[in-house]
Amino acid sequence: TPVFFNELQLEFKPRYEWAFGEKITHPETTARAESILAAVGQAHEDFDIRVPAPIPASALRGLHSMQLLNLYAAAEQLPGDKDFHPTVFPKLKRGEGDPTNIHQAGAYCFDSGTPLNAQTLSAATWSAACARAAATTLRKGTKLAYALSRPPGHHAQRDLFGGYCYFNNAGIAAKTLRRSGRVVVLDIDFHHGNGTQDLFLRDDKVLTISLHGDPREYFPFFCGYASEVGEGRGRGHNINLVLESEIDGAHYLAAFEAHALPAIELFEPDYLVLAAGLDTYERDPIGNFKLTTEDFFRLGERIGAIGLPVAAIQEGGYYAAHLGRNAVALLRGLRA
Ligand code: Q9C
Ligand code: ZN
Repeated sequence: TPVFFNELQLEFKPRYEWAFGEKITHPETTARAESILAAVGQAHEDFDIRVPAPIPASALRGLHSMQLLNLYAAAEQLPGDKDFHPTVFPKLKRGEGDPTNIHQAGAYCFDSGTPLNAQTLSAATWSAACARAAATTLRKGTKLAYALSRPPGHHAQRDLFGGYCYFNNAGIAAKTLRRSGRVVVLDIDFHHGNGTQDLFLRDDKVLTISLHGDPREYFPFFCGYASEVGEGRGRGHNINLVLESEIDGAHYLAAFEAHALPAIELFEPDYLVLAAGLDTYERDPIGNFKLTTEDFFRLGERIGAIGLPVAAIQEGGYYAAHLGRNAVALLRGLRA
């Protein structure tokens, strides 16, 4: 199984964020990627770690606005020891904004947990390149590919960053695969995949399904409700499955089988993009679901049994010490 990763992704180190008024160490650490690399390395008979081809700027522009790209480029000029956290979030017409002025970054951002610094653009671009390479590999006939994408992507919208996400990696993979067929994006991260939902809201060739914690209580709060079903010709092509607090693996799998599987089969997709967040883990410091390492294997098995080529794109998962074994369990299940 190919695993796409570039060491340059480790140079981005967000320092802190705020959680309920407290300044905390940023959960999206380089230790997350290192944990996955170590676990994949120990199982080296199964995995082939590769550096992805660089992603062309046109592929990023196909999904994200020029202003967002300009803003990240402006952030590369920040001093090396500084994270910039937007503090002003204007609710005005942004056409008049200046994305080269870092002080206007809040116009392109929806939360206070997603800092910009001099390394953001490089790491986010390589993270997106991993996802694109996984998709490209599938188009060539590989049945399973994994993108060790970090920073994550599923909260990033066309011209908004947030939720630790800058470019929508799963969206990049879906858009790449869409050229050769129908695509389902299955998002198993603890948080609603608002970015991916928004990117494909009006698209009837991409079915987006997200299983997540109740947005009345959990990030991203403003969307992820069952009433969001897609718009225009995309109506019926977005499914939000809001799961109960502290759900365990058995109930999670039951919900997946009852509500996600039938919708996927009815859609008759050619490819599956898995937004593989592992923050549903029982020890995750941010999510509150109760899945075990075994449950990730079982979930992988169920998804693999659909029989579609799968591009698994890493999303969240913040209990870094066990993130690697959980990722490997999921991938082994997918391949079983
Ligand atoms: N420190 C992903 O899993 N707020 N993003 C958390 C607690 C933001 C998570 C507050 C959570 C974003 C990709
Ligand atoms: Zn998450």
